[in-house]
Amino acid sequence: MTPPRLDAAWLAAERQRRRADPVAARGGAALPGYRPQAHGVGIVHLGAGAFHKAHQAVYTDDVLARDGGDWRIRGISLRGEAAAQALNPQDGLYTVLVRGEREPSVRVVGSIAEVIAAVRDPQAARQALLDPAVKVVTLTVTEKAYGIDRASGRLMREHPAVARDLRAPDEPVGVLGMLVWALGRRRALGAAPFTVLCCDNLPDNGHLLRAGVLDMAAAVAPELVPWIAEQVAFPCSMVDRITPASTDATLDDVARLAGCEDRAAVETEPFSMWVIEDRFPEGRPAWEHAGALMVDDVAPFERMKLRMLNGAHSLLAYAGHVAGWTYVREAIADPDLSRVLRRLMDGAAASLEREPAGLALRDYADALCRRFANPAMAHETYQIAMDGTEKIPQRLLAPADRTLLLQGDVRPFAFAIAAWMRYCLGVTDAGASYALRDPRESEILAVVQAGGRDAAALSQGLMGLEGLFPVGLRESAVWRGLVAAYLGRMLDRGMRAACRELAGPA
Ligand code: CS2
Repeated sequence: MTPPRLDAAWLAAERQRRRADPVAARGGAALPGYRPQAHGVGIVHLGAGAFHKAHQAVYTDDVLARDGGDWRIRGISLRGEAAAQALNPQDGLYTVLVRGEREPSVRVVGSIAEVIAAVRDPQAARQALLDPAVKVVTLTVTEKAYGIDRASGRLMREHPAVARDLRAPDEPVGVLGMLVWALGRRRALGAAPFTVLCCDNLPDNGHLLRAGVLDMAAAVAPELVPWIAEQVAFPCSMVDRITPASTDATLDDVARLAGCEDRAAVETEPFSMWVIEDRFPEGRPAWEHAGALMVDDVAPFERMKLRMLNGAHSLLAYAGHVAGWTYVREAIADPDLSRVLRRLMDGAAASLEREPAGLALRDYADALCRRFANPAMAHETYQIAMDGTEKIPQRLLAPADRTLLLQGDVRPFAFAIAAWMRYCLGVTDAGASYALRDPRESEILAVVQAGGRDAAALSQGLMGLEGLFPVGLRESAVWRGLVAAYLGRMLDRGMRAACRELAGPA
């Protein structure tokens, strides 16, 4: 028998059932400690996908239960309709399944009021940003969605959404266009602006987004530039919770554990961390009551996380996918790759300009290895491998560049980059081909076609992709030689053998 669908009626009936018979009702999902409909919306979130549902929405759910307030979230999904179609018939309710060493646990989250699919209803998506009750706009749209040049902070005018919004700024569809349009309309309406909180894995994410928004404003509404510069806050943040894509197993386990059918369920790990620069002139939920760290300077936390966690993740993803390991937990179980990984993490730790206060980097690295090895998590290497050109600069190239400057050991970084290059060939060691899924895929494929299986030509061609590699690395003969040599080994002997060689004797 199919269990009933999760929605507000199910929630009310479940509360009733538990009140009537507390003993029989033991177990099941934890329920929101508040009445969701009793709270208004105060946040709009752009990019209402699984990560948002497993992270920021959970913190806000905790705050609503503890402090109350009108801080529910109206989600906007920019790409598809699936999120809206799954969540709206459930009155915004969904379940978070936490998989760790112990039995999985489930909780129903009530902080999302609804999700608007911008592709279906662009007008409603824009209107949501004009609601004067909205004080904060949060974003998890992925690195590639912004269209901001990392080095200069300027608009990438050829980026599809940016190009569209430059042509039709009154009907924006992209991130920067929508923010500028909404801020401009709010100003014209005499409403206060909102604070813009970027939650994507980008370095100095708030500063970067501010620069992009100001440049978009300069192009389409120059009179707004001084007002945005003075009135709108763009705090930085570091977000962390490993969230694999939901599968049928997620939905089946939720149905079994919670007793309801939830088509919007997400699964995640027990660990969660959120570090936020505390600059919210329009007000904010007390996220610190849910465990977030409110700080003056996010940079040390964010660099640590991008280089130690995400950099390690990318190595596991590229080496793992090519070697034939479907999941992160399998890749890290290989003793050779795991030793290379540890060296990369140590190198990443040594590359940090500043250490985050109150955190021992060695403990952080140990904890990461345990998190990656979580046997209950089916996190695909191929999922993480996506969008490499958007990810490797901050995860691997920045720490490599800095390590070279400090005359440290760049070998683990060169190995990780060679693994990315090997992945760019689009075929595993076992001969299975796959799509690269990278916004610069066509440029990469042109290099791969010209280079064949010649490690020197391939590495030189990929290192020459415009704006990708820092000059310091491109000009270093040591770095270039190491990358070409590792790539050659990977091509000649396979990824597992290349890992074994670099790892050395156990
Ligand atoms: C991963 C991240 O897919 C990826 O690129 O490295 O999504 C990672 O799981 C999160 O940043 C963890 O907080």
